[in-house]
Amino acid sequence: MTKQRKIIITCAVTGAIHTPSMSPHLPVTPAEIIDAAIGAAEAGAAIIHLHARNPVTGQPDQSIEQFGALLPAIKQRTDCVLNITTGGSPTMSIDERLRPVAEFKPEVASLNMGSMNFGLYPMLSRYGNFKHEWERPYLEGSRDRVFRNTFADIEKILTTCAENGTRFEIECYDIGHLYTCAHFFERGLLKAPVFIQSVFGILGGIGTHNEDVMHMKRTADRLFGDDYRWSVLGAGRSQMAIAMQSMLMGGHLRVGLEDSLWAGPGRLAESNAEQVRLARQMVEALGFAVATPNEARDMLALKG
Ligand code: KMH
Ligand code: ZN
Repeated sequence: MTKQRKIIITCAVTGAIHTPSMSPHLPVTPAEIIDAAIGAAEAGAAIIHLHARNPVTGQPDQSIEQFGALLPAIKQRTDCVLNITTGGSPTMSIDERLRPVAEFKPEVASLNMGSMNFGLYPMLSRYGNFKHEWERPYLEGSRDRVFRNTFADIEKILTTCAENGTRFEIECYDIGHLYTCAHFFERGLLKAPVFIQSVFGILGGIGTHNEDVMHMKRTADRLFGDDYRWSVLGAGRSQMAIAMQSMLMGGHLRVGLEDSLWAGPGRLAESNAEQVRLARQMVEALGFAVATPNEARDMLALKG
């Protein structure tokens, strides 16, 4: 009998891309983020990718205090793999972004593979009225802001995490990022299996065409062979189509309100769990099964 393929679902529950006025369902307070993480884990997510926010304004917040308000409760109520962002938000310094990962030493940390433009400003045409003062300038400011991830920044995160046994969700927004990842792999700073999260549809990165997805996968196959595990995330409306394509090509997937606020055309997702359930239906319709957290730990060689 052939072994049933297991798909790792990562759920990125709040992120730093969307702002509170865009959806009433975007988790902001610690209680909301904790509930979102638990709901996603119960629905089938094996990995929870975490950002924190200021509980009053919803502004991305990379403080120890805010992450400290999330982690114990999530750990107590699920055994999912916790993945803490080092991306933070593009307005933060690298030291600020690294702080919670250095402090809490999670099983996984995100690691962005290059400096880039990160265009949030097109969302201004869709959303007019903002509840909080910071939202409009945050989106507007992305016209002239670089999401900084220099080689030295990447190396700093790699060496800090190596001491703590933290492994990585390697965020690749374009083909060049795969080559940067290969560079650190060849230097021995990244170890197999490398967990590559290919990001499609961010303005400033690769698009969402089928050819884009195939080019990413073929390039990663050529550079890493069996030494990597592939996952994808599609921004906005491309989310589920990109996830489906990944599964058909042997990959895993990421959903969550960080990446898309939607659960269908013009229909806001009411929770992260709703997106995980949609993804799970796709997994099972293809004859695959969702990976448990421990199966994900095995597949990605995490410290557990
Ligand atoms: N926001 C996503 C496109 C990070 O947190 O390090 C990628 C991300 C970055 O999740
Ligand atoms: Zn993130």
